[in-house]
Amino acid sequence: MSSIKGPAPSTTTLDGSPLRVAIVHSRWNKTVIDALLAGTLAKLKALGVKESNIVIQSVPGSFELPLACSKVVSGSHVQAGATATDLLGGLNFGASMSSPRPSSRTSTPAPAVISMPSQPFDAVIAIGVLIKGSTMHFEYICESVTHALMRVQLDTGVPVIFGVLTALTDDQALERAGIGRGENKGHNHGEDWAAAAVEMASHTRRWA
Ligand code: DLZ
Repeated sequence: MSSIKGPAPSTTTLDGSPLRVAIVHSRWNKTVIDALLAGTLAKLKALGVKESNIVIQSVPGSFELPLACSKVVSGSHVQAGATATDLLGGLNFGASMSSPRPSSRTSTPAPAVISMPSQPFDAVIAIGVLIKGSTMHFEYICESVTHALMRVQLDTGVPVIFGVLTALTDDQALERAGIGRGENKGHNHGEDWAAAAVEMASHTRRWA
């Protein structure tokens, strides 16, 4: 039986061409992050968001996402960096998807890729991958990050898209990035986050 899960298509036309979108991503569990980032970027571009209007900021782990999103939205973070184009060139998606999957999560942070906005953003997408370990760390980070990201969007009025996977296993995370190890590759949730960003940014512009 097919799944009933997932978002129904938007009833409004999604036009990303006038929008400026920030992506803030953590560097823990890099294989999964890279795939999610690729899915997000591809869908943003498919919806018309210009590459020059997409900026990317990386942070060490998911716990750092709320503060970074808050700073990025207010335009007050420090400059250093690369554009979406540079990032796409830098990520080795082919290798990460075709090479053998790690048997345990990749916990070494990848190099920082950062870019700087010169004007406000219409939406920010927070991407992180939390995978449950043997302590309570996972629960505390999941809960605090979720609440803090919600607070950023309510406090600023700028949509913050919740692109944080909270997976109980490595396989769950891989499948939600469309790179599952089995026959079921799963679905890349980054595509949904990009669509949500464009839709919410468009709504928010109209509601202003
Ligand atoms: C420390 C930690 C652990 C154990 N696991 C993850 C994880 O699965 N995903 C993730 O994004 N970050 C993890 N971190 C790092 C924390 O988010 C944070 O970067 C550090 O505790 C420093 O504040």
